[in-house]
Amino acid sequence: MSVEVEQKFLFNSDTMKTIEEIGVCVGLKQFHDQYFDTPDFKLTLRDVWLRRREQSWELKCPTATVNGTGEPGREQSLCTQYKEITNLPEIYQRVKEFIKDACEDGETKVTPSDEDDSWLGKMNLRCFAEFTTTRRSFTLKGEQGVQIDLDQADFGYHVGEMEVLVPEGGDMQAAQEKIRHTAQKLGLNEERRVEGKMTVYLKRYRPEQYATLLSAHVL
Ligand code: V4E
Repeated sequence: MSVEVEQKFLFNSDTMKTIEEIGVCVGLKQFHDQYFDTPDFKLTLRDVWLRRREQSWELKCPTATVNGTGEPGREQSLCTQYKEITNLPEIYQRVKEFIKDACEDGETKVTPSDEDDSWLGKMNLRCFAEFTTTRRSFTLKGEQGVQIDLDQADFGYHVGEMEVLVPEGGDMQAAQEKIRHTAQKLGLNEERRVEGKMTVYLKRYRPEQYATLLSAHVL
């Protein structure tokens, strides 16, 4: 398991020029994401995000402490921190704990599978969002461990993100510091959190879920 520390940013032609000047392009890819939740938003109301990206499953859960200082709760920082779990049996166990009463598997034996989606239905999980992203990734010389992604989603929203992956128990503050340095090098001066693809998607296509998550201070 690792923790993803990231900060999103809005980019324009100046940012692009800077990235192309001081960065190295390390990849161009396209992927399709599907996100799943119960009809009453049992996962997303806990800020838990179950995703299938192409054929791989991933669960993003908030970390117990969010600012590296030991203080619990949501911080005002521009960075977000989520644990990333990619092992399907472990994802299944965690999801089961989060949605307890919604799933049928008290009686039925549910086996999560990459090939067969029936476990999703048995746990009352439905796809609430799906979109395709084209991503260009960069690294900066002299800033090891930070990846810069420029994402274009197929529903007409683009957003950048600076990301550091920290192994469990690793130094969160050092990761945040790396992101601050990178932001300076790119000339970014965001003062507020920038909306991610999901926030914009929900606002446009799932207004009820968006309103519920907004009232619960998840978004
Ligand atoms: C954690 C989260 C969501 C899951 C998708 O995460 P995100 O990093 O936005 O997507 P993406 O495609 O960049 O994933 P990656 O390739 O980096 O794994 S959807 C909403 N959240 C919570 C969240 C939030 N509340 N605010 C911000 C700014 N970001 C994420």
